[in-house]
Amino acid sequence: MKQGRIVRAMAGYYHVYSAGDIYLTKPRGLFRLENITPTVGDKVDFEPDILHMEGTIISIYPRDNLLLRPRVSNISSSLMVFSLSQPVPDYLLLDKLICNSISQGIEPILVFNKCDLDQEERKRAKEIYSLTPYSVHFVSALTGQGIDDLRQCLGGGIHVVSGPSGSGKSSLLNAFGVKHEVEVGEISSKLKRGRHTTRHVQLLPIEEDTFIVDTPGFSNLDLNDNIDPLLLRECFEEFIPFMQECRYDNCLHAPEPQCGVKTALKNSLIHPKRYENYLTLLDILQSRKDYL
Ligand SMILES: Nc1nc2c(ncn2[C@@H]2O[C@H](COP(=O)(O)OP(=O)(O)OP(=O)(O)O)[C@@H](O)[C@H]2O)c(=O)[nH]1
Ligand SMILES: [Zn+2]
Repeated sequence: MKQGRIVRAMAGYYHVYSAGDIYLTKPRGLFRLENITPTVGDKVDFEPDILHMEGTIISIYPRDNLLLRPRVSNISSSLMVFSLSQPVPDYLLLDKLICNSISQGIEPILVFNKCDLDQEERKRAKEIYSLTPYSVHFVSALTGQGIDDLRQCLGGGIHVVSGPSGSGKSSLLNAFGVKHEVEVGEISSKLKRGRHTTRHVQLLPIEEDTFIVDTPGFSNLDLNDNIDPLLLRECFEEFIPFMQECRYDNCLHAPEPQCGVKTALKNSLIHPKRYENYLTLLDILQSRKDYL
């Protein structure tokens, strides 16, 4: 029996990555009876047929979470990749992506790329997010600066990459040493057939048990539908401790008097840019509601 990770589902097979190899596996029949569908991201025990690099999935470990679009389980974090320059960071977009991530229960990790290009913007980004609970990395996919630290910080698990066009997502994956096609050797003709089918969501290994989700168009550039104004408040996590000081339980920290968040803002305990973006997003949500 071996342990592995389902990294792709293709042409009726689950591709399981284990110690640098890919096995083409099928689930044991019982799963269908039990209505269990193996999913990319699942950690599994499987019985290998080493001669043919095939196998049978025997059991699936309990999932930490399950994203539905695309269908991937056990996501540890979402890497928000923004460049400090060319293009300059759109902090409103970043805050939107952070909200989407938190509303799905996924930890955001902020990655500012191209730190070889701009020191001023680096200072600004650091300031804006220093009062938030998120881990912030400054890297250069070009020079390799900060890449090893980031890899270490990931420390296992499955990580989604999102961010605007041109921020350096592909360059970052290359800097991690990701191979876009995991080497499969010449072992299975079935696998080769599979490779000609359309690209599905897949996990790319960067360490033995650290994977990046590779799927085009993953980042939703709008706020998720499940976010309403009350949830938005929770998505700006550094505001939460100050909400206890708000006079009204349902305070949205906008026109309300005696608001703990606005007091914290005045006392420089919340960054003005974060508060400004919060108000903009609140506005968007409230006008969405007017439409309904
Ligand atoms: N100076 C500098 N340039 C970089 C760095 N990382 C990426 N670039 C350049 O930025 C441009 C965009 O990089 P990509 O990796 O293609 O960006 P992407 O986010 O994958 O872009 P999309 O595929 O459009 O989403 C390329 O010309 C890269 O060479 C960096 O750390 N420093
Ligand atoms: Zn308030």
